[in-house]
Amino acid sequence: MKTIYSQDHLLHHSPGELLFGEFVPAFEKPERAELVLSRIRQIGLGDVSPPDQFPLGAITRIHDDGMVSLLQTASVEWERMGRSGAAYPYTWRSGSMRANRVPTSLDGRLAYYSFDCGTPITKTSWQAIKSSVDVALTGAALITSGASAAFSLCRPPGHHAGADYFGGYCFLNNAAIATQKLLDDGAKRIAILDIDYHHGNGTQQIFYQRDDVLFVSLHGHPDEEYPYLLGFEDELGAGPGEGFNLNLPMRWGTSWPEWSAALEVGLRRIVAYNPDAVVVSLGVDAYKEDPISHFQLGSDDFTRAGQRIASLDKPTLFIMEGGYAVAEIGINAVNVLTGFEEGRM
Ligand code: SS9
Ligand code: ZN
Repeated sequence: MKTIYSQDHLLHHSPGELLFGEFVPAFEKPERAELVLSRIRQIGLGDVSPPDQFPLGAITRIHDDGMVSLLQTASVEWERMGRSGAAYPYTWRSGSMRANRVPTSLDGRLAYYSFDCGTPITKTSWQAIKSSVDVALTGAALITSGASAAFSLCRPPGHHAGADYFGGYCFLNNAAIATQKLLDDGAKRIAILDIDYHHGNGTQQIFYQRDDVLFVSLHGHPDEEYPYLLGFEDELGAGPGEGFNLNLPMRWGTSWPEWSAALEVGLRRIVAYNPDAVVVSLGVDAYKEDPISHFQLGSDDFTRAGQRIASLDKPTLFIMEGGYAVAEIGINAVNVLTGFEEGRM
């Protein structure tokens, strides 16, 4: 299968995040994508090509204009205010605060459009964020032109970003933007299968009221796991989207037997939906050695997961999301892809 990759991701390098009371080095770091790429080359998965560039309109199909321009200008405004380092929010909009008035100040807009303190905007982040979207869109275009599978090696990741908020190391929702592009280019129904350890709250929010996108997510139970405030099993979709959202949360310590049983439930739902294509939000942080996660999958389990995803027998776009055990991130991500190819044979 073909991989889309841009080295522009190197331009986003977070100075660090506030975690459990301490400012710590960022888990979401450039070598993640580098190691996945070198594994792809090592095993000869297939060609690696650079992305095409797409107009901003593909992004604003999904995201709020004000947030997109904040991502573009925050670092310049930050510096103009005499500050150094990267632009971090330091307050957040909570549910009972005003959501109908966007502040004009930089700190106000950061508070309005973000939801955590792990997702800073550096001077060169925008170029990386935009290239990650282009990587996803180029993968979508391959699927539209008949490829049976493609891998968009996106970085930064995207599934935590909602229509008008960013966070969780994610700025723009690569999977959602690619999904919208598939629909705009003629697909009638897309299923998104999110196997990242964390709930894809942004993707869920974006498509919650729609029936042309089925969202299925396997993740750490939000009662005990980030992002805490979304991802419960009673979130089924709303309005025309009712019945087109499926959350499969699992407790800390979950390993392959239980995780794969949830995967089968998700796959059956996707089969029943009969989508034109499948978008996989491919995070490998369910791995047992992941430093911020609490599932117990082994490297071979990712191969098995890929094999099972292949059984859907649909054109499939894989989009890189999380995974922070850098020593094994290449093996684990590429195992899903090779498992998928084995399952197709
Ligand atoms: C550790 C802090 C989690 C955000 C995690 C975002 C994952 C993106 N419990 N910080 S895939
Ligand atoms: Zn994750």
